[in-house]
Amino acid sequence: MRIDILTLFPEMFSALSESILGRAQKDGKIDVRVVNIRDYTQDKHLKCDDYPFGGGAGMVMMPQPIGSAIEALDPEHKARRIYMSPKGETLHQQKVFQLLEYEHLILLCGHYEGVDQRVIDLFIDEKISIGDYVLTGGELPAMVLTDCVSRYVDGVISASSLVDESFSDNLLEYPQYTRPQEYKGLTVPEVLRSGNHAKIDEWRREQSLALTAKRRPDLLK
Ligand code: 4GN
Repeated sequence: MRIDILTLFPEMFSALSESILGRAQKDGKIDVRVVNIRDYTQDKHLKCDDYPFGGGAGMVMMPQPIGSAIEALDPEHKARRIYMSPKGETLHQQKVFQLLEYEHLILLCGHYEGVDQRVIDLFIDEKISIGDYVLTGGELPAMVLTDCVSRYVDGVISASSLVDESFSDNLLEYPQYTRPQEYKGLTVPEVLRSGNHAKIDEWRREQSLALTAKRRPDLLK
């Protein structure tokens, strides 16, 4: 899968080169391209934002640099073009699986007061929000979406790691433990050290159900 991220702050995206996503990129499983919108401006001073028509606080990102960038990256509109916005549909696991059907995603990150509405009207297929709060830019949401989608791309994470995780089966994941057997007076539940895999599965299932009922009864429907 290819993910192009359009931003005025490309240096924020170093996080995507670490750990599992860094490995996945080196292995060619995902192709994440961070694109500086400023590289596409036709303004001689490289300007990419301007004052809002009608007045008000802050700056609005100009349509030309963003439009030129999207046209250059996706001339035939084969990609799914997404604007990270608090006005969008809230991201959830089901949405992640829908996005995995696309071979190419373009994630547009707004900053300041956002982008000129005509960019959204002309170039954007959908808006996605990562939750009901406002951030200084769409960069962190784009990283969240990239991480979330990438871990389901074949070979990025072992399939077995994806089986019991939270939200699969509409349940929260059971608690995990590692060594030592006792830490600050708290011990690992005996059943996990019993070697009885049927019992362990049963215990984990009960833990998942109890945790979900307590913390997220809405998931149980
Ligand atoms: C997305 C963008 C939050 C989200 C953002 C979110 C940048 N904040 N909940 N900030 O996914 C106004 C215009 C805020 C750009 C936008």
